[in-house]
Amino acid sequence: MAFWKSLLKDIDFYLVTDSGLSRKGTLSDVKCAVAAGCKIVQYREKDKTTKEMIEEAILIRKICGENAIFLVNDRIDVALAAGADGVHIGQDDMPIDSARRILGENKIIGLTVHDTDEAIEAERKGADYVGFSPVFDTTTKKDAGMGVGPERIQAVRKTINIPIVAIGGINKDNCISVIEKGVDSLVAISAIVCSDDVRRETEYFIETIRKTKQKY
Ligand code: TZP
Ligand code: MG
Repeated sequence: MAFWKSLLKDIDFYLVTDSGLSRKGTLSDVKCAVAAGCKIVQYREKDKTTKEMIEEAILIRKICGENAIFLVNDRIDVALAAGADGVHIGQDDMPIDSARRILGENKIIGLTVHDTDEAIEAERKGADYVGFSPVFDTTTKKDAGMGVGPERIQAVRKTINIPIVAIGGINKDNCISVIEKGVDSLVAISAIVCSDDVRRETEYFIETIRKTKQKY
């Protein structure tokens, strides 16, 4: 069995990389986050060539090893070339059934959803998890739209059984209000990669999420 099948149900904090925002660089961010116990990393890169992406993705694959699931945003070709565990795609990217045909059953496909209808459809079409977006306003993704607030997550939680990760404007001050709504994992980009100490920030998120989950 692929190592990630059991891990996917048990992730608390999910790092998405951003080389444009990062203080210390993507590889350093991934190393520090995985050392802190982050169990899933998504390589999201908008500014590099395909060759540069593949070279970097191969290094990230090595850092994650079997300690963290490694996904690539959008780029199924890069994911396959680097031996990633799967991809994360958006509503306007390659349709999930096409992605599944290319990747096969043994790779993870995560899909961004904005409401319960999209979440139900994602599960029906075989997504392994959904990324609910955007919970709060964010400046990291310019076309993310306005934050819908954590309350909407509860309706999604009631309608699907696959893991839900929440993204968009999540930080230290608001993370508890999101985890309380029944998500499996929180995603943060700027709250982590803009920090001076990625390892410490990741540890903080993981500990806070675990403690909050124990209460609910
Ligand atoms: N998808 C939806 S919101 C977002 C992405 C990639 C950006 C989240 O970044 P941040 O800095 O955690 O708000
Ligand atoms: Mg996309």
